[in-house]
Amino acid sequence: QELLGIAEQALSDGEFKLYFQPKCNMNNGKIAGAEVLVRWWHPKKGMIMPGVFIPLFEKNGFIEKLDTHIWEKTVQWLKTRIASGENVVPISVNISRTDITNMDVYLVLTGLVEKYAVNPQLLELEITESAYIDKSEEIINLSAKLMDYGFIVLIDDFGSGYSSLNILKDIKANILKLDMRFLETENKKGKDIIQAVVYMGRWLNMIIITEGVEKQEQVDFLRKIGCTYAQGFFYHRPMEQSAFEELIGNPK
Ligand code: G
Ligand code: G
Ligand code: MN
Ligand code: NA
Repeated sequence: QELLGIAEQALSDGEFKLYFQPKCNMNNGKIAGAEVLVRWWHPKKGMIMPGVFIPLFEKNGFIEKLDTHIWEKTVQWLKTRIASGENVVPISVNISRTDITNMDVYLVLTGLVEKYAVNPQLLELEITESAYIDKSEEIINLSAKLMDYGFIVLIDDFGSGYSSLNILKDIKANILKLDMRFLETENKKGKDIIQAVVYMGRWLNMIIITEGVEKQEQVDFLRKIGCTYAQGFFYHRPMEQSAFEELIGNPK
């Protein structure tokens, strides 16, 4: 409860910053998009990672406020770039399960793209696989409605939970993001499973991106099995807005 007061203050003091981690096309090395990841710049403690505060905010209800803020900053960023004629790429934001249960995510997101007149195709919505686990009507309908409106819907952390195949059966999404733990396997069987999942996703007309790509061997393997996109330290770490702007402003 004390944290709630601190968090409100931190938000109005601008301590929550957007970091951007590029998503790369492994075939040509180009930047195909980026994921926005929040960082808390605390005046005394320095940078606090989301793994520390997001679970707390999901419990105390602050996440709805923080995410709404992050989403608005992201849409504003797109708007500003477009208005000044600068290069833009689709940007993804994260949606917590509790956002979906506690507020009207559809209303908030459509409200934002309408307010700033930004094409919803430029906004990708990352919904973690575990959010789908109870497969409630609510979340199935929300994904479909968001896609119908024109947003890009991405299933995040795919392969990390226990309900992956059911998810693909019930939920409409444009992009499947493979969990980095998926990549850790060294054995033949593990690799065969990754290949089969990539194939299945493509069969279902989804774009496949793998997260947590750190090594050249992983890039080679993923390209070989038909996964085109990657997000990971091999290419780029999450970076400040200004660094990201420099990166996409000077395409190689
Ligand atoms: O940035 P990092 O690698 O530490 O992210 C850790 C986790 O925190 C990720 O699983 C990510 O989904 C989550 N996360 C990062 N930024 C946000 C955000 O703005 N909103 C929500 N809801 N989750 C986020
Ligand atoms: O929302 P999501 O769980 O997809 O958030 C992505 C998380 O993965 C962030 O915490 C980000 O910092 C982390 N990440 C991204 N690329 C890599 C990587 O190559 N290696 C590792 N260890 N973590 C990564
Ligand atoms: Mn994510
Ligand atoms: Na993930």
